[in-house]
Amino acid sequence: MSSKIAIFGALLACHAAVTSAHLMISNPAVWGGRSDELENPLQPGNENWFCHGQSRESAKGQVEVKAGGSVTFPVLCAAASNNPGDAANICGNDPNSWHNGGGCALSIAYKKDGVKPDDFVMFSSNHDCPTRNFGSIDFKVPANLPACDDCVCSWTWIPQTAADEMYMNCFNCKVLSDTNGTVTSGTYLKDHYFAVPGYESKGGARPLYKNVLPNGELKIQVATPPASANFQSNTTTTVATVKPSSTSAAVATGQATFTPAPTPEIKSAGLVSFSPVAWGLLPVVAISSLLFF
Ligand SMILES: *[C@@H]1O[C@H](CO)[C@@H](O)[C@H](O)[C@H]1NC(C)=O
Ligand SMILES: *[C@@H]1O[C@H](CO)[C@@H](O)[C@H](O)[C@H]1NC(C)=O
Ligand SMILES: [Cu+2]
Repeated sequence: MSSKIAIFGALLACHAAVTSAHLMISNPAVWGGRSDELENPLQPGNENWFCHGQSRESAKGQVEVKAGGSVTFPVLCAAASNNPGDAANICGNDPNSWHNGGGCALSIAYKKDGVKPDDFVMFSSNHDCPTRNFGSIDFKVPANLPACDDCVCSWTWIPQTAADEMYMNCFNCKVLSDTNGTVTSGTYLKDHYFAVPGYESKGGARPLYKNVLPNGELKIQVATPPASANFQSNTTTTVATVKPSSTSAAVATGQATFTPAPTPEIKSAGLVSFSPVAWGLLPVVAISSLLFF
């Protein structure tokens, strides 16, 4: 009973303070800059929900995202966005900004202009976000996240205790990576919007990221372009010659014929050629055992 009252109270408090509380990420590259507006939840039914209704023109610079590394942001209330070091004091008195934590995630759209909700693939999740003292949150980045000079990234937050609401800030990002390529599959943000009309959230009534996503870097599949596929096709050819079937070897290019045979092939070929001999020995063994008895 008392817990129901507490939850109801939390919902009321949340709605009452929609224009003066909650959380955002603080970085000049965020669309909307450090506008206080950014800390507000996306409003169901609001046409401006996407990227908080902001555009890239209002952002300065880019956030560098290192594949295999991590990205760190202060996740705090707007009042502390220019003073992250003092966030614990500034945001601490505001019960709405904490929401007992929740889950945050980073996503990326591999385009600069005309970004749409469906373009975002999620690449990192943090199950303990924000922290109680409104410190910086660390997001692990997959090692194969493809390079990008000028992309759009987003931060989303689904609070632990709140009304059905979600937060989203977009920011300009650049990915530094040894991988060039295109994301072919992964976890798409469109399947993890929450309380946004038109998008079915996965994971039940309150799909906190920790209920449906691993903590840390998220797996993505990447197709490499022809330039680097050249290197890969040579590797594939070598593998094809190891297969015992002569038809699959014939598919390989002429170049493959001159590829030195790897050790495993020699071993397996040896086994195959020995086996008829082994079968031939079988009667000998049988006869000798007959003679013995
Ligand atoms: C990726 O593309 C860049 C620019 O086109 C190129 O300089 C770099 O060598 C490529 N890296 C790989 C691993 O193919
Ligand atoms: C792969 O094959 C191409 C074309 O024959 C060749 O130019 C390239 O050097 C090869 N790469 C490797 C790593 O062997
Ligand atoms: Cu709220």
